[in-house]
Order: sequence, then structure tokens, then C-alpha cells
Amino acid sequence: MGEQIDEQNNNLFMTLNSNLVTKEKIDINSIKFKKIIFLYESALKTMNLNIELLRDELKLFSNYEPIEYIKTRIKKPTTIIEKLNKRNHNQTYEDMFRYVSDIAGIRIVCNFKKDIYYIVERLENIEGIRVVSKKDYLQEPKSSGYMSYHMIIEVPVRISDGIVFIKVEIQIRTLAMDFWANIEHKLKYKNDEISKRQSNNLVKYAKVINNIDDNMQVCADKISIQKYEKMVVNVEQNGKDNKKRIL
Ligand code: 0O2
Repeated sequence: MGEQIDEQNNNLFMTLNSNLVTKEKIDINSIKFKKIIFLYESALKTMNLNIELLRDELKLFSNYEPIEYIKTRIKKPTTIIEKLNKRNHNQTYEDMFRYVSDIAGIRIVCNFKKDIYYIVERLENIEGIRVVSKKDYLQEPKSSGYMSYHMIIEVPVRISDGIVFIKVEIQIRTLAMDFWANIEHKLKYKNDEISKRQSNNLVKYAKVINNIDDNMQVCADKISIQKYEKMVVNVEQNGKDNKKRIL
């Protein structure tokens, strides 16, 4: 029975795919393009809901609030075309599906570095999604100084015609990394005219920020250990008091 459903889904997936993933030139005003963007929007909404549920579950069940905020966006049609051109790909639907991995994008901003790795682990285990790639720019920052954890995943989107796996890019970073990346994006990322000196300064500031992140982590770890030790002392004290009362 399960195999039959899998086969059915697979056939629908192939039919839907062969209608959409074609070598036709992209027309951003066509119904076909609108349908494709709808699929990316659906994948984004599904993933966003999963992340919001994870955030709420952690808060309610574990009193743990690693996520400060979540942002989502769909890449502008003209930017999709620009990206294909810049990377010397064809302006076809096939190349758009294959090479533009961030048409649907989610950014998760956490408090601490450890939170990032915890969130990555939880996202990997969401049923139904497929992890395509992971890039850890915390371990190996970009030459610009950029730090973040990137994941490309595929989210199943079911529509009446069938099922299709749609790529979503997830960027996970701390508040401090987000502060740096937003400003650097405005000042430099797509601006070739910035001087070497200013470029070096931005790399320097990224290192300062990384240092602050590390110190905040040490601070948080110490505070949570102290909290735990206090709790243990309280429990022991309560135990002694109860004993005295009984005697
Ligand atoms: P935008 O305007 O933010 O959307 P890909 O670009 O994903 O096909 P690549 O080069 O392997 O392939 O991706 P990478 O570098 O892992 O991640 C790309 C995205 O990360 C960028 O998207 C940026 O959002 C962000 N990013 C990467 N490097 C930097 C950096 O040096 N500074 C800042 N501020 N952000 C960076 P886009 O589409 O390039 O740009």
C-alpha cells in the first residue's frame, strides 16, 4: 500500500516537474512563472510555520528561547534573472530550479552561537524535508568577514497536480552577526567601489563582533551554571529543613 502511494506520488511529481522544469526561456510576466513563484511561497510558508512551532514548543516545554526573530523573503524576479546571468547560466526554468537556491529565503536570528547549532540539528530532523547542503561560515568565515550558518533544504509542496520538492535557503546567525551582515550588505556587499582600507576595516569589525559573541556565550554558560548550582543548593537546603522538621 505504502509503495503504491510512493509510486503514485512519484508519477505525479514527475508529471508536475516535466511541466515546470523546462528549457523554455523565463518570462517573468507569464502564468507559468507565477505558478512557480507560488510553489516557492508555499515552501517558504510551510518552513516558516515549522520554525515558529519549534520556537513555541521550546518556550513552552523547555523554557528555552533561542530564536530572537525570523525573517522570510522571496527573491525579486529581476534579481533571479540577474543571478542567472552573473553566473553564466541560461535564463531557463530548468536553470532557475537548478542553480538559484535562494528564491525562497529564511533568516533565523539567535542569541548565541550554541543556539545556531541546536536549531540546525532540529531543522535537519523535521519530517519530510531534505537537506541539500550545509555551509558553516562560523567555522570558516568568508574573506569579507561574513559569518552565518547556511542550509539549503528541499520542502515538499503538495498541490492538486502532485508533489514537488522546492529549495529554501536558511541563514542562521546571531544578533551580532546579523548586525554586521546588514550593515556590510548596505555598505559593501554589492558595491565594488569600496576602498581596500574600508574593506579591511569591515573584516576587523567582524572579528570584534565574533569576539563579543564568544564572550557572551561564556557569560551565558557561567550564568546558567550558577543558576543550576543555586537550584541544587536550594534543593539540598529544603531537604535538610524538612529533615529537621521531621526530627
Ligand atoms: P542577497 O542580496 O543577500 O540575496 P548562492 O549565491 O546561494 O547561489 P553561494 O555563493 O555559494 O551561492 O552562496 P553563499 O555565499 O553561501 O550565500 C549567499 C548569500 O549569503 C548571499 O545572497 C547573502 O545573503 C549572504 N552572503 C554571502 N556572503 C556575504 C557577505 O560577504 N556579506 C553579506 N552581507 N552577506 C553575504 P545573495 O543572493 O548573494 O545576496
